[in-house]
Amino acid sequence: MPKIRKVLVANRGEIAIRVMRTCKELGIATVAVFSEADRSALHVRTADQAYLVGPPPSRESYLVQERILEVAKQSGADAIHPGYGFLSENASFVRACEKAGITFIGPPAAAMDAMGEKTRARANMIQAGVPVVPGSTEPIQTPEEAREYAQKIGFPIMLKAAGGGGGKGMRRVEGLHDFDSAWRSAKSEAMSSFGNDSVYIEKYLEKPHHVEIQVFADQYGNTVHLNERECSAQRRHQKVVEETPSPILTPELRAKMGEVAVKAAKAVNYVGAGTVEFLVDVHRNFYFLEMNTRLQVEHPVTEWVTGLDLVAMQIRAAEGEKLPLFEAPTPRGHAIEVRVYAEDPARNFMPSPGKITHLRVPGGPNVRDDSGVFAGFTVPNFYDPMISKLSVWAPTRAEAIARAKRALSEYVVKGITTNIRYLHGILSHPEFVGGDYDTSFLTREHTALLGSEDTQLSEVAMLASTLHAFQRDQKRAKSLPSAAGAGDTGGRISPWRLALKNRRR
Ligand code: MV4
Repeated sequence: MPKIRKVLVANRGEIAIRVMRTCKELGIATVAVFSEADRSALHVRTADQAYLVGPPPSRESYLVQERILEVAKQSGADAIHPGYGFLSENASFVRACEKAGITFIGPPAAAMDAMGEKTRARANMIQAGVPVVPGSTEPIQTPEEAREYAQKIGFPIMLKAAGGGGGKGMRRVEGLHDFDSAWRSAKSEAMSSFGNDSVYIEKYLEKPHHVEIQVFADQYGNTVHLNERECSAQRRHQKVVEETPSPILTPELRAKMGEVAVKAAKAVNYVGAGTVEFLVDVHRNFYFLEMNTRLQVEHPVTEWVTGLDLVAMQIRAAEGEKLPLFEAPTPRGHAIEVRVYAEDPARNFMPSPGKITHLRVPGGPNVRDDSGVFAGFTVPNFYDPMISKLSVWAPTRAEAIARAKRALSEYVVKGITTNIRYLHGILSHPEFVGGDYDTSFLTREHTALLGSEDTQLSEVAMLASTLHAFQRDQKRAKSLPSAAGAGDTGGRISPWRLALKNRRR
C-alpha cells in the first residue's frame, strides 16, 4: 500500500489544526479548505495550501462533497481526513472518496452503515452478543403497539428516534397518562432531525453514567481498546468535561467493557479509531448505546494516559500498516479535558461570537490547549462555538483537577464571553470532586454552577470600586494638572491609567 504524502483536512477550527500538526510531524503535506467566514482562520494559516470552498453556511461549504473532492484532486491530495462532525460519519462521502481514488482516513462505509441507524446498530450488537439497553429492536409502528410494549417492559420508558442519536427525538415516558403527547413529539422531532419518524422503545435507566471506550483497528481485523473516557458531565447532550480513567470503573469493569467494545467493533469489521458509547447504571451494569465512527473531540485525554498519537495511528491504519499493539495499554495517571465555548452561561449559554481582542492561553507542565483561535480573530456565528479544548495530565485525579483549575485561571479571553468560570465551577463542585457524578449532574446543579450570588456581588463591588477610584482620580487630575506620571500625555495623565494604578486588589 502506498504511503500518504498529502492530506486534505475537510474541517475547520481546532480539529483541523490538530490533524495538520501530526501530518507535519510525519512529513505529510497538508491542504486546508475554508468558507468565506474562515478566510483568516488559523487552520488556513497552518496548512501548506488552502482552498476556498464556499459561502459561510456549512451546507454550502464544508458539507459540499463534490467541492471537497474537486479540491482534493486539484491539490494532489491522496487522502482526506474528515475530523469530527461535517462529513466524518457520512457513508456516501466515503464511497465518493473511494470512487475518486482518494483514501478516506476513517472506517469503511459499511461499518458506518452498520452503526448509523440506532435500531440497526442495536440488532447488530444483539447478534454479536453485546448487551444493549432492554427494549425493541424494530421501530414500533402504531401508538397502540407501543403502549402495549411499554406496559410489557414497565414504565418509565424512553422513546427514541431510530434515525440517529444525540438526544434528538428522545422522550421519557412516566406512564400511560403522558404516553400520547410523548409519542407525538418524539415522532415529529425525529422527522425534523433525521427525516425519518421511526421511533423505538427502551427501558429508562435512572441517572446513568456515560462511559465510552476508545477502540482502534487495523485493516487486518486486529482490534484493541484504549480504555475509557468518563463523559457524564454534559448539558443538553453536549459534553463539557471529560476525563480518563473514569472514577467509577474498576480494573475488572474496564477489562470487561473493553472486551465488549472490541467485540462490537469486530462485529462491523471496523477499521481505524472509533468509540463505543455505553450507559452504566447504578448497579454498574453497562449497555451499548451507540458507536461513533470517527475521531472524537475528547480524544486528547486518551492520548495523555496512553502516550499514543491517535491521528498518527489513523494515518498508519489508512496506509495499511499493521496495528503495533495487541492489548490495551494500562492507563498511566489521569487526564481531564474541558471545552472552552464562546457562550454566555448567564444567558442560557447563548453563543457569543465576535472578535477576540485579547488572548492569553494557559501553559506550564502537562497542559495542552487545542485551539482554533488567536487574538484578533472573529469567531464566526455559523459554526460550533467551541474555541478550544484545554486538557491536562497529572499522576492522580486530585492533582489533575488542581492543574486544570490552575490552567483555567490563567486563561484570558477578551472581546467575547466564554464559559471559563463555569468550567472552573464544575471542577470545584463537591460532586465532581467526589467522582461519582452521573448524566444528571450539570442539569441538577445548574443554579449552583452559574456562580453564587457572592461572586456576582463581588463583581459588582469590584466595578464600583474601580468607578470610585476613577472619579476620585479625575477630581485629582483636575486640581493637579501636572500629576506624577504625566509627561507622556502632554501634562495630563489618563484617568484610566490613574484608576488602574490606584486600584487595590
Ligand atoms: C438513555 C437514558 C436513560 N435511559 N436511554 C441521551 C443521548 C443519547 N445518546 C442517549 N441518552 C440517554 N439515553 C435510556 N434507556 C439517558 C440518556 C441521557 C444521557 C446519556 C448520555 C449522556 C448524557 C445524557 C443526559 C441525559 C440523558
